[in-house]
This record gives sequence, structure tokens and C-alpha cells, in this order.
Amino acid sequence: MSYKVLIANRGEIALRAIRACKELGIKTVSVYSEADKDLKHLRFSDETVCIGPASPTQSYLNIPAILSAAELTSANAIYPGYGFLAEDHNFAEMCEKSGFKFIGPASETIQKMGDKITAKTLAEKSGIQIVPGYKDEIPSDNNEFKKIARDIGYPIMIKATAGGGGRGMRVVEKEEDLISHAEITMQEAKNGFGNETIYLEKFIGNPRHIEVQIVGDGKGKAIHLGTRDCSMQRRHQKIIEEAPALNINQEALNKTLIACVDLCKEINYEGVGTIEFLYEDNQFYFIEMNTRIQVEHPVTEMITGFDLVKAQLRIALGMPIELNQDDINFNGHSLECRINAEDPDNFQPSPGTITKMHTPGGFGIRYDSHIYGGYKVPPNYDSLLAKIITQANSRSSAIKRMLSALDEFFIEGIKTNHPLHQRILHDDTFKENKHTINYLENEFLKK
Ligand code: MV4
Repeated sequence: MSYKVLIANRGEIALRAIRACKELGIKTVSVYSEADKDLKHLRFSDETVCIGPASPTQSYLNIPAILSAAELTSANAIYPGYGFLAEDHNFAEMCEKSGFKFIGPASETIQKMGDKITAKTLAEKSGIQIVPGYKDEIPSDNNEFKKIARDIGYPIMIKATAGGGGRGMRVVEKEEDLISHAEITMQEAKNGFGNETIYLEKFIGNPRHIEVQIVGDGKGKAIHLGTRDCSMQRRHQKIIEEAPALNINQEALNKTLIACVDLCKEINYEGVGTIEFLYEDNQFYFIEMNTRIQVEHPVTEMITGFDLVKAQLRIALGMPIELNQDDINFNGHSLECRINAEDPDNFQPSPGTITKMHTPGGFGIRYDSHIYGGYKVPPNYDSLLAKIITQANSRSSAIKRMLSALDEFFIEGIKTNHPLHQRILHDDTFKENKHTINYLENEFLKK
């Protein structure tokens, strides 16, 4: 049987998916926009189809164009990657209804996890600790509403159930702001997501961002692949990620990992997924679940040897997860630096032509990227150029290996955040693993 997968994405993740398909003997169709005809992965793909103009809404978000390309090339399945349509439950449903396997969870699962109140309820049912708060209907009586918020205790966070990833949320410091902030959040949620439902949470002030990687076969088998720490971020854009998360309370961790697997078993989760937590004062607090592969998946692959993208494809083909939890071993430490086409001083995008470059290599170094000398970075998409990933026996060795890799790496012609990474890797707070989600913006960048 010859199987054909259409890759509904671009850049490094499209290349990553093609590499995994090749290993499995799966044929690939790559779709691209008019701005992307020179992308590297198109040369490695069996077939290519141009699906529209540079604007994402007219190409990588254009569902009819993508389904037509799948039809035209007789693809069996569609690989969404991350971003774009990866967590669009309507897209997943339309793939299925058009006869293409969506490589990911069932559209109903994506929809449930996309509704943050439903996600919290499901997580709580499986024994995952959630942020204390209130997720029932907001009473119309302002005094009743104020009483609920007072019981949670200020500061509180108002979140839109249709939000996520930092969109549709607001901190309320004191009672006199509660009603106005709730009204604004509801109005923004109505305009932005077409759903004005909000919920309340205790505001966790200075946590780390820890996430758990899970894999499920869609038939009730699930395993976890440990944790990642993604606390080094700016405006919800992760910059450095690592696996495993270190300096974590073992008892809280073990309970959380078991509960994450239980959640996946309970909902017959199919594919790979990430359960996100805030971690503060030895406690994990569930915030949301991402039903897709994540940018930072390589750090988990590097310490486990488990190929997450291959697992996505195998599971979609109905093949079993070959490994049991006991077969998963965690080996040393891995770091990922995201190299972006942006000005390191003001974070402004820096598209343009790469005139000259050199990539890093060597023992324990992985380089995932679609760029090459002469490639023109278009201004229309995410600024991610490359991911440098290192693995070593310890965190400090992985940091040193990353500094060595960054020394070899150069890109000329456009600005990148390469110097920012070098500065962070030399920073004492980072080296001591004492940073939280607030560190980069509130302390490091102000030094
Ligand atoms: C929070 C929080 C503090 N308290 N919830 C931001 C993205 C979304 N996934 C949830 N987010 C947060 N939820 C409570 N109750 C702080 C954040 C948050 C954050 C979380 C993870 C990583 C980076 C962040 C940056 C700012 C705020």
C-alpha cells in the first residue's frame, strides 16, 4: 500500500514532516504560497501544489485551496504541523468529511480543548490540579459576582473560554476594577472569538511554564514523555526551551504525570499533545492543552530518543504505539534556541535575503531549519528561521554545547536574535535555572 500525506504547513516543520514521511516510506505533497516557491522542503517533496498568494488567509489558512490540492493529488491524509490550521476543529472535521485523515486528534477533541472551561473541567476530572477559580456562569448581580472574586482572592485573572495562548485575558488587582475588566474582556472575546464566555482564576504571579508531552493511540493507550520548561519567553513567544524541567517537586511531578496520562486515556486521545502548567511553590496548575505538535518537540526527542513526528504519522495510519511507559528512558538534558529573523534590540521582524551563512554541527548538536545561503525570508510569516538543539549529560554541559554551536553559527544579510541567545546563555539567573516567565521581559532585558 502506498500512502500519501499532504503537508499543510511551511518552513522548518514542513521539512521535519517530510523527513519523517521518508523514513516511513510515505509519499508527500507539499503546498506552498506564491511567496514560498523557494522553500527548501519543496525540493524534497514528491509533489508540490501552489495554493495561493502570500497572505496566510489566502494560502496556508485557505481550507478549500488545501482540500482541493489534496483531492488533485489523491492524498490520503493531511499533516497540519503547528500554527495555521493545526488546532482548527472545523478544518479537522472538513478533512474527515472530504475523506482525508487529519493527522491529529478527533475534531471533537480539538474543539473540547479549544474551549478552555471544558478543558479545565476534563483535566480536573482526571485528577490534574487546576488553578483555583470560578468557571460557572457569571451571575448578573454585581455583588454576587464580587463575592465570587473576593472568595478566590485578588489579584485574579479573567480569561475568555475561547482564548488561550495569551489571548483574551486580563489581570484584576482590586475589586473596583472587576466589573469593568470583565465587561471589556467579554466584549473583546465576543469580537475576537465570537464567544463572550469568561471564567475567573487566581492570578499566579511569578511561575515557571512547565509542560508535559503526551502521546495517545486513540484507543485508550497513552504514555507521557516527561516535561519541558519553557519559562524563557517574551510576550508569549518562547525563546529557549529545555527538557526535562529541573528543580521540580518529585511528588507533585509524579502525580501530575500520572494524571496527564489518565486524561489522555479517558478521552481516547489520538496523536501527540502537550498539557501546559504554571508551576509555583511546588505546585502544578493546569492552564491549557495543545492538541498539536509543538515547536519545541525536539528537546523531548533528544532526551527520550522517541520520534514524535513519526509517532504522529504511525498513529494516524492506525499503527500501535510500540513502547510502554516503562520503555521510556530519560537521558541527560536538552536545550533548544529559537533563531528568529528579528532585530535583537527591539524584536522588530527582519525579513530579507540571507547572503551568507554557516550551520553548526557536531556531537550532541541538532539543527532543524529550512533556510540556506541565498534564501529570501518573506515578511508574511512567523520569524522562526532555525532551531538549534543540544543534548548532553547535564544542563550545564548542554548550555556549554549550545554556546559552542552558537559560536559556529552565523547568518549574514538579515538581523537575527543570535546575540540575544549568547547573552542569555551567559546569564547567571539562567545558568542557575532560577528564571520564571517574567524574567526575560521584567529583569533581563532591563539590565
Ligand atoms: C495565567 C497566568 C497567571 N495566572 N493564569 C498566558 C498564556 C496562557 N496559556 C495562560 N497564560 C497565563 N495564565 C493565571 N491564573 C499567567 C499566564 C502567563 C504566561 C503563562 C505561560 C507562559 C508565559 C506566560 C506569560 C504571561 C502570562
